[in-house]
Amino acid sequence: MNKAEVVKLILKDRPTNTKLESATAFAPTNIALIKYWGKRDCAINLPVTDSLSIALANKGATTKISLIDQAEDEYWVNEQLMAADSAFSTRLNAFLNLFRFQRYHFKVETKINIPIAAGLASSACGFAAVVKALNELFAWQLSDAELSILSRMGSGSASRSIWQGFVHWQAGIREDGMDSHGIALKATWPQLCVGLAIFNSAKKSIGSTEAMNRTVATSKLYSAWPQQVSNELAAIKSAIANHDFNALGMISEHNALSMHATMLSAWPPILYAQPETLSMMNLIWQLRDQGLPIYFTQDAGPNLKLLFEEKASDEIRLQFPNVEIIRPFTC
Ligand code: 2P0
Repeated sequence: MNKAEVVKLILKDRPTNTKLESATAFAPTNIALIKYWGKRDCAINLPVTDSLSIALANKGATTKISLIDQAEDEYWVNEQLMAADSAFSTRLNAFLNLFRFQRYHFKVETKINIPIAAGLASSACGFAAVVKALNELFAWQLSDAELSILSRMGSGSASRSIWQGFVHWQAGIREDGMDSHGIALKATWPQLCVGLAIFNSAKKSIGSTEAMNRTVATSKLYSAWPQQVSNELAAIKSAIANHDFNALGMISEHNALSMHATMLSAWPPILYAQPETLSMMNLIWQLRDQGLPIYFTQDAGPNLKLLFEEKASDEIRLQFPNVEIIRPFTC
């Protein structure tokens, strides 16, 4: 199976032309609490394990797609025209080629309100917003699960960026991946906060796709990962259902550190942490020892995302003045 075949399966009997000139859609970025790390099929981004994320409310990508009468596509990010030979344009162009039914050319204008490529899932919300905008533009009326599968063709984690709140991406078992998509959890948790501690917005030295493929291929620790994810996924779902914050924080932090341990044991080794990452981890552990309920998670980048509840937010602001606080369920 390749991406074009998946798109064909999903879009059979759907319109391939439109009377609209443009359409706009928003997709939130998401932070995984149980990580997606490793693919069982690289061609169509099928994961080895399930994962579970939380969407960051109004943090994400707002994307307008227009059909244009030009020889080439045009891509704009935060009002800057992207060079045609940039890595960004090459990747988006390859994705849009999957949907270029009538020799259309697209103008894509995206506004992203998080740092791009700093481990904050900008590709996740970016591809999900493109798919949602195309769904509007061509009036496909796809289900959320179908939108999730198409988004997965851009980036695995984009399959979780279709919804707000907690999302469980089930790995599925089918070869064509039609059962590998996100499912929104009904749970809400108004007191839950995510703090974005962005001290480094530089582009990462190794992309997450390459990092996860290298980990699967070379890390001896990776063989323990699928069972750990399965155990932690069940435990975090029960923590969410019971609003058990300490359990949610502990499982998330442990899952993230275990993922990074598999990377450290890959060869050549992969280390996303920077000195600031370690200082902040030490401060978090120290504050927790003193009784402050705060945990963190870390993705494929040096920045940490803090997890805490509303009642700790004054103390968090004091200790981490540069942290931006997101309330996933209340804004
Ligand atoms: C996650 N990450 O679950 C994990 C944790 C990074 C660390 O999903 O190759 O950009 O496009 O499927 O989705 C980043 O991986 O990778 C990611 P591809 P993606 O959020």
